[in-house]
Amino acid sequence: MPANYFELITPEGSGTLNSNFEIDGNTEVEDDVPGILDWDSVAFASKEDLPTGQTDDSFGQGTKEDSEPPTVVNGSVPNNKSDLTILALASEGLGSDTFLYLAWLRANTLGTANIDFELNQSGLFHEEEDNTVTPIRMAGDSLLSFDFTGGDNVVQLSLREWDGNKWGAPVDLNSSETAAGAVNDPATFGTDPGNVDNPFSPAAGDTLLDLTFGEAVVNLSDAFGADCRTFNSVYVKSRSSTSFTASLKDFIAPMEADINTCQTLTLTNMATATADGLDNIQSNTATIKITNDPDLLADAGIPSSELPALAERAGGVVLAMPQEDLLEPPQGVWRASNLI
Ligand SMILES: [Ca+2]
Ligand SMILES: [Ca+2]
Ligand SMILES: [Ca+2]
Repeated sequence: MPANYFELITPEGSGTLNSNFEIDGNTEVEDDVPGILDWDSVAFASKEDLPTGQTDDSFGQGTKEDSEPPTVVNGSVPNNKSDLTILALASEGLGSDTFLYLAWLRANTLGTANIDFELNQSGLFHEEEDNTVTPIRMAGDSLLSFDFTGGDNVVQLSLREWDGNKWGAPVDLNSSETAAGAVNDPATFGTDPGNVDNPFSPAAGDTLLDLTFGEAVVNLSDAFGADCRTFNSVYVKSRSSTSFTASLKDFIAPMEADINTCQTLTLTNMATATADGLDNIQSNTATIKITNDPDLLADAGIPSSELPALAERAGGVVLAMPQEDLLEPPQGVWRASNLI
């Protein structure tokens, strides 16, 4: 899966949230606009659930989101709850923003959807008797909740972080325009009734029934800012109701991912800059690196304590120097402005 692009592609996209992607409840690019993507034209990674029925894995014994580890059972997904079938994801860098695109498919056509995407860092998995499937959580793992109730005409997206013992308070991503979601619901999103193309799995047919597909975009750069991290796996699960403490039902076992919210943007440019401890403004033709990557910052001798104060533009520190050698940074921490 493409995880990071550091080059400038275009100044900004014209899709949802200024990404290059359409979050509109369908899978096809609406207009023949160069660079605009939907699931029919993006390179995505996907994973199918085990077949519906007695072999399908799900969560049992009252497992809720805070349960660690969750209890895995087989063949008990209730008919009236979301029976997930496919998870799909893609990632794209656009300017200084990294976008994550997510999709779920389900077998049934409920009027509501309460679905959580979990992003895990560890790359390690439980080895309990009843669970060798889900990742061992670590602090900073993240949970994106996708809640759709037809009456509200909106997909509510919120982000929580694992604090080591439980999920923290939800952060609303809609109002800050950090994320957006849609469902193939004709009444809410104006999709073709019963006729959204299916690019995900030939086994699921050519088209997707109403309310069986949801998609979301998250601006990871805005969501995590300077507090960047790398997620090595993603999985998706369904809650039995809107309540966050509702029992979990079906899930699709994790798929490997390489989602790195740390960014380094390299600009070869004329810049003027000021530095800590210097009175005069410096001008130079410089290579500008904007980064929030802790490894790169450590190499450059930037203490992590500098990061929050300097992370205004791109969730990162601006390093300006005449050469590309980050191991020998000039005096002070440089802040660039007036890029031309
Ligand atoms: Ca779409
Ligand atoms: Ca579309
Ligand atoms: Ca399952």
